[in-house]
Amino acid sequence: MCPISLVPYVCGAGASVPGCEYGPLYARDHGLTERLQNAGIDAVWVVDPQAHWSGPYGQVAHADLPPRGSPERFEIVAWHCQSLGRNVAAELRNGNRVVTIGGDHSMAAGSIAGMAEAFGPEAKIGVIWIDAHADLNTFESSLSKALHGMPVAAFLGIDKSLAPLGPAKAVVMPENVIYAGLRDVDAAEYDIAAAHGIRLMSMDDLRAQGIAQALQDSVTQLAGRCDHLVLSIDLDAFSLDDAPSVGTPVPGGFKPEEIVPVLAGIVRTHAIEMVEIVEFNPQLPGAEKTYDFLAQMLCDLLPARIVQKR
Ligand SMILES: [Mn+2]
Repeated sequence: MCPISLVPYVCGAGASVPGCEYGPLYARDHGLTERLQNAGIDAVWVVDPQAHWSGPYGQVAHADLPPRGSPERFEIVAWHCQSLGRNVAAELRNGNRVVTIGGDHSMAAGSIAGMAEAFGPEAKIGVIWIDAHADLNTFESSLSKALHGMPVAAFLGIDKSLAPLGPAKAVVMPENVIYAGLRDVDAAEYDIAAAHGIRLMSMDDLRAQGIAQALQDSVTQLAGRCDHLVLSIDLDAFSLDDAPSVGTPVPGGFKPEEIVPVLAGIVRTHAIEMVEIVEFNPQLPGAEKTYDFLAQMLCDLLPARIVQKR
C-alpha cells in the first residue's frame, strides 16, 4: 500500500469570500493525520501548512488582498499553484498517493499541472470533478474574476492567460472531465462547454439517471481511456446541512449517503492517484461540522492498511 501524502494549499486568494486559506491549518490543528491514522490510513503532511502560511504569500499577503482581477492578486494564486504543483509532482514521482487540502479551487490548476509533470506529456489524465460549479470560466468570461472559477479552463488549455497557474498547455482533454453535482453554471460556461465538447451533466440529470449507476458507468469509461485519475472534490457539492462552511453555497447538494459510498467504490476500484478536498472555509459558521464531514469522508475514501492481529 502506498503511503498517502497530504499536501496543503494555504491560499484563498482565488475566492471572493476570504477564509479558506485557513482550511489546511484548521485540519492540521484538529488532528487530521491522527484521525486518518486511527482509521488505519498512512497519511502524513509532507509540507507543514504553517511553512507556507509564514511565507511572503501566506498570512501577510492574505491580510490585505489586492482586488480580484488585478495582476497582484493573480501573482499570489500563481505562487501557491506552482508550489502545489511541484509538491504534487514530487510525491507522485516517489510513488505516493496524494491528498491535497485547500484552500480555494484555483489549486486544481496547479495540482493537475503537477500530475502532468510527474507522468509526462503523453500521459492521459482523467478528472472527476465533484462540484456545484463548473469552474470553467476564462479570465475574460468570468464576471467575478475569482480564479477559483477558472481551473478547468486552465488545465484544459482553453485560456492561455491562466498558464502561470501551472499548465503551460492543455494537460487534460475535454472529453476526460466528468462532472457531478452541477447546480450553478454560468451562461458563458455553457458556451465554453459547447465550443470544446465538454459534457456538463447537471445534478438534476444525474439524480434522474441514478447517481451511483451513472457515475460508476462514466468513471469506468473514463478509466478505460486514461492512465491516471484525479478526484477533485469541492465541498460546495454537498448538502449545506453537512458542509455549511463554504464560500459559494448552493442548495440541493449531495447528501453524504448518496455519494460518499459511490466515491469510495470508485477510489477502491480504480487507481485514483490524487484526491483533492477544496473550499473548506473554517471562518464561516459550521466549521466544526464541516471539518468533521471532510475528515470522515477521507476516512471513508482512502485505503486503509490491513491490520494484522497477533
Ligand atoms: Mn469548485
